[in-house]
Amino acid sequence: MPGLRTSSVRLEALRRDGRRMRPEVTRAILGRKDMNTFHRAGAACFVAMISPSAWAAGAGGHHHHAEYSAGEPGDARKAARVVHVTMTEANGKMIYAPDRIEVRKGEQIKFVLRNNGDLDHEFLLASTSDNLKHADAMAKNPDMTHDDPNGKRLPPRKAAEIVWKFTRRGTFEYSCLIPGHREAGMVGTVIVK
Ligand SMILES: [Cu+2]
Repeated sequence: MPGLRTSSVRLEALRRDGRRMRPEVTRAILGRKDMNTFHRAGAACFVAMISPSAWAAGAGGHHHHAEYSAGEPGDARKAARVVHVTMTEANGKMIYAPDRIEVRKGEQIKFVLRNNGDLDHEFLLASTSDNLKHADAMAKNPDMTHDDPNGKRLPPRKAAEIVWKFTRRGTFEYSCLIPGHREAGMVGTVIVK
């Protein structure tokens, strides 16, 4: 449905930029036609997701979690241990290298990410349960992209950095939630000691 696709892309841009945007503003920008398309498609929940109360509650806001499960965004001005992570496809699998790292609680890591594959890939740092929930949302909306403190989506041959502070002990992960990629092997483990 071309109309829906256009709406998704525009809503995506709104979600990225408009965390404080009121529903009536969203409605004005999207226009009545797009809103109708959305309602017909049964996707009215997206509108609820970008309402101010949803942001305040930190629930349902897909891209702007009030809290992150794997720690907190780091401070790029402070020292960080650099960890290079590459993403690629090989022998029918999709892989991260390395696929496991260990850090100390409180340690700050600068992840230098590079996509050496032929497809887009993501690196989303979270708990396994958060990533699985996120994967569900993405299965319904596969065009969603990520450029967040805890996650990036990279086209082939592109690089990006994430500075992250691991403030909690436990086992966390990074995963690519593009449909099919996690299943093909794109999940790495972070042990915080
Ligand atoms: Cu991937």
